[in-house]
Amino acid sequence: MGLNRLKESPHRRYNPLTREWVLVSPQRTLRPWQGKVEKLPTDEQPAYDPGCYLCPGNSRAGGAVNPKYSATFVFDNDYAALRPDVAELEINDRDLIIAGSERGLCRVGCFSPRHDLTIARMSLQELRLVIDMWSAQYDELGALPWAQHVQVFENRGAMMGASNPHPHCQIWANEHLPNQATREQAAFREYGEKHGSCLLCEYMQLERGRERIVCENDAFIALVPFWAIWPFETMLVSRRHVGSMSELNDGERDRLGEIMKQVTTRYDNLFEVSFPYSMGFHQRPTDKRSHPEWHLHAHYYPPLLRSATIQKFMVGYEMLGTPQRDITPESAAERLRQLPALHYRDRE
Ligand code: H2U
Ligand code: ZN
Repeated sequence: MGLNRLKESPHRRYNPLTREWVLVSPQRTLRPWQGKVEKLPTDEQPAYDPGCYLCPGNSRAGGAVNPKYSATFVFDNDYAALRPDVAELEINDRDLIIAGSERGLCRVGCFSPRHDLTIARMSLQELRLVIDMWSAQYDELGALPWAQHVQVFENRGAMMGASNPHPHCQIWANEHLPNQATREQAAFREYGEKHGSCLLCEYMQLERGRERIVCENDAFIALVPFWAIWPFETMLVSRRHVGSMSELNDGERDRLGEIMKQVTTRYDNLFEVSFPYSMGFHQRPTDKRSHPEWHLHAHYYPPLLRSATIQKFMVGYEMLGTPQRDITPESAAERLRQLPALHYRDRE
């Protein structure tokens, strides 16, 4: 089937990073959409909220008191999902009942003292501090002798389960590679063995100048991947083949902040709401091997489909079979690309 036919015919697309398929049904978007697109009232937050457990100087739910921090602030999660000190355990009953201990460390990172400033509305200087914080956390947690992997992620918005509007991320270090990292690790390694090159370096080459690019600068590109599942899913890829944020130089760190701001601004402008998403960085495992095959990237998975209130659910066929989408990655990219780079709330 020629690439043009992908615009009209139902088809499936392959994700080389996870080695899974997604079904695309572009013909379904040809039907006219007459649903009302609701506009939600602007979600105004104060710069400081005395009831917020992440604001500077406030008490957290566990009783600790936050310092009066003026830039970023990282602390051990008071309700951590994992602990570094668990006793070793291994169970295998006929290869069916299998379990094992899992050491881990969970932290929370506040992006800034400002309760109301999301990534889209932070300055490039403030974003740079966030990137330096992520990079330092990756180095520090990744150096723990048992930590094979560090996951930096952000749940943005109540729809994605974020427990607090104060802009923050979570950082988890784990004893074992998580599922997604295990898949990507195998994909990078095997693609490299077969083709003698990096999967994402090659993919970026293929995408150069094409319709799935949302925005780019000289260190990163943001695109809706060919195999995207979520309607407005995007991926950030570093132009240089580096495995982690700590390998980024000064200029690249600044460019990372800039492209994150551009992507999230377009997201917010799409339905003129603070766009919910889960995002996170996939970086080289920290199992103390070099992993030259790994290529730094970030995934943004936003749930919204047609308006601020209509979200995509992964249910039915998607739970039991294969994820499916209607709006093509190409048309999602086009919509995002055409949105203004200036945040709607910063317009007059
Ligand atoms: P999410 O918004 O992504 O859920 O992250 C917030 C985390 O903050 C959450 O994991 C922790 C929760 O356990 N937390 C604290 O560590 N201390 C608190 O006082 C409240 C919330
Ligand atoms: Zn706050």
